[in-house]
Amino acid sequence: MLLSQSKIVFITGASSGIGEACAIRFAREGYSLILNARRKDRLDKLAAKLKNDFGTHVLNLVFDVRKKESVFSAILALKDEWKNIDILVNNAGLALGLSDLHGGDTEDWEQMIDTNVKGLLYVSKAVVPGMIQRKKGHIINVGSIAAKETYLKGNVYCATKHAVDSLTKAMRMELLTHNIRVSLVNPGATNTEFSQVRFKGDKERADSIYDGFTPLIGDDIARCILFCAELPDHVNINDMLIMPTAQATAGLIFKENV
Ligand code: NDP
Ligand code: 8X3
Repeated sequence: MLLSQSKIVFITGASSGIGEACAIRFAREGYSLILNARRKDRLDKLAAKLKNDFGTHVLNLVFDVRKKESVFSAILALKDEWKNIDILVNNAGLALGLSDLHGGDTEDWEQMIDTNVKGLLYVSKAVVPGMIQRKKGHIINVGSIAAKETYLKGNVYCATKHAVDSLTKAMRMELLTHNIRVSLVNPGATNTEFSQVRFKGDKERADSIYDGFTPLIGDDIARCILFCAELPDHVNINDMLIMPTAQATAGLIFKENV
């Protein structure tokens, strides 16, 4: 399909986990993709695979969503054929550490707030004016069960995801008269690189999070995000919460033999 005939989806945090799975799902459905993350090698490999497997048009934008100037210069410099973004998936995000607030690491807090909240704001501010001009678009923010519940030692991460919940509601109200859909997709425990990042490379601790039950995988969430995107234009999923069958709340997971 020609680039000019396909819909364009912009996915942040596409170098692993949920974002990568979204890239594959959308590519399979014939979308053209703008992919963002900091790890260029990962994005290059993914783009080559998508071009090869599905003939997808892919543009990689390597930047750190925390860096305001990089975000705006990359998005404002998009060539005409890539400018008309139909769907923005604000997915880039992370948790760092799991500790009481009084024992927390302030640098971890800053990175979580700068990525999960400010990064989402910068990217949205750069993309939304084009959607307003075209009077169409869809913003899909990736929240979390941590946007709905606060769990012990999750203080700052939970606060950032509660902020994403609140910002999603604000965007939906503000964009109502511009025919722009705004959705929030909230995953429960999903086996990606999330826990390895949270525990700073401690693979054993990260893996133990998913012991004894079947967690979600990135593709489970990608299917839900694609479902939101593919509904008719007059239908908006405001809020979706997806949990593994073995997880009832953030802290209540039924684990067998653990
Ligand atoms: P991964 O660690 O597998 O993926 C995170 C992605 O975000 C990577 O592509 C990473 O790319 C990118 N990223 C992180 N920081 C930045 C940054 N500063 N600038 C640009 N990209 C960045 O985890 P998940 O796929 O699980 O996480 C995706 C989203 O899902 C996050 O918002 C997370 O909070 C949320 N979530 C995850 C859950 C889970 O259990 N896994 C549950 C609920 C929500 P790179 O490092 O290359 O920049
Ligand atoms: C990720 C889910 O519960 O591990 O947002 O923080 S949780």
